Amino acid sequence: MIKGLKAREVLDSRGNPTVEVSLLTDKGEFTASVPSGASTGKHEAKELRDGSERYIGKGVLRAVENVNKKIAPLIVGKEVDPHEIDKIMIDADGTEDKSNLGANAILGVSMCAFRAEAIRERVPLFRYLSLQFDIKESIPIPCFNVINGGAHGRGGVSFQEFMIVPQEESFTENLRYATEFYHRLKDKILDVVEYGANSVNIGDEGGFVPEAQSAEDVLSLITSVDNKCSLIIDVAASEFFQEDSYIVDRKSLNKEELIAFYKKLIKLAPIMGFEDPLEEDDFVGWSKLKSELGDLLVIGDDLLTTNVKRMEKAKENDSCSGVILKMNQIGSVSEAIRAAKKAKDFGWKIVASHRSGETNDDFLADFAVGIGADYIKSGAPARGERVAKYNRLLKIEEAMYEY
Ligand code: 2PG
Ligand code: MG
Repeated sequence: MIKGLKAREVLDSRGNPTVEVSLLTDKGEFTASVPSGASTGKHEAKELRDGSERYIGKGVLRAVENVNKKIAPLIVGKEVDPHEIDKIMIDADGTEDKSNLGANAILGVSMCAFRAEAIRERVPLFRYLSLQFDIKESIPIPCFNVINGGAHGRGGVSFQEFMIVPQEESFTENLRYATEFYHRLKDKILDVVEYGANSVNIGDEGGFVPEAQSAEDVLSLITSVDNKCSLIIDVAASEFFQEDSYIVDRKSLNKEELIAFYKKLIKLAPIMGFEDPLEEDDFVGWSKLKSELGDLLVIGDDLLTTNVKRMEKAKENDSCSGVILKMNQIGSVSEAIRAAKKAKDFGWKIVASHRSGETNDDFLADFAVGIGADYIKSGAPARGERVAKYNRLLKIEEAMYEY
């Protein structure tokens, strides 16, 4: 039984306010906090921001108040049924994009409810999710963002994330590989004298932001550490799409030229996939790109925004072969899991994903295992808010044999 619900403003990893929620039940207190994107897709559910002087417009007091004054009266006194609680909040919001109560308000409560119910059922959260939604749990392969560009790095490189995807025997070994790679990469960057020492400064997701000026330069740094490790690049193409052109590393390319550029890059390094290779509304262009890139994974993030309707449109157009799932893109845990089930029906690869503005909440790790995600991305193997998820996965891997 729910005895109380309280939200507050806390800070995320970028120093911006975000929503933290605590739910009190007869089994104890359950807390969750909500992440926030920088390269946000325009079809995402809306996070409420105050837009006032306080915290330079980024305050979330309206969302906090919505939890405390509007959601709490609807659910306090009720049994903890997370599906029902999500439904109550979605109905009370009454909009397609959750702009009334705010996706940041709704998601915080939703995460707490799933946590609380898992404890009442005496199972770990990942298992509760997999049982509830009838999905086979599995430990995902981690994708580590080792070089930050675009909106996360603000250096000279347009592409947003250069991720290594180790192929070791276990999650634990993948994490070990990644940290060793990360430290070796740091040395390699420092070896390039003209880049200077600032080149090992880091971006929003913990990857380095070298003085490199092009995707080719970044690939050469990465392959100098290991030229066999698979890579996924999150291009985040909507961020540099202007009218009909893509401004990539200070060059203006049309769609065909950008696809040709991808074909050139796959000859330089073992790239296994691209995320958001074209802008977020070009379903038909994506389909052309997918057929031209053959077996490469083509992963939709801003294109799909964890939204089943947009996923259906992408399937009709054969626009992609993989999906990024972010709970705050849709605004509730149960809807994000429905998107996961849809992706499985479509035969797509699933990448469970953090946001560039994160907290130390590790719900994402359980979410990824519970939905049987193929991959997880949570940034570099460094910085507290990034490793919180990886460290939880270490524990889940160890525990999976025992539960
Ligand atoms: C992305 C995400 C996470 P952001 O584009 O995939 O890496 O970035 O949270 O800034 O939208
Ligand atoms: Mg992305």
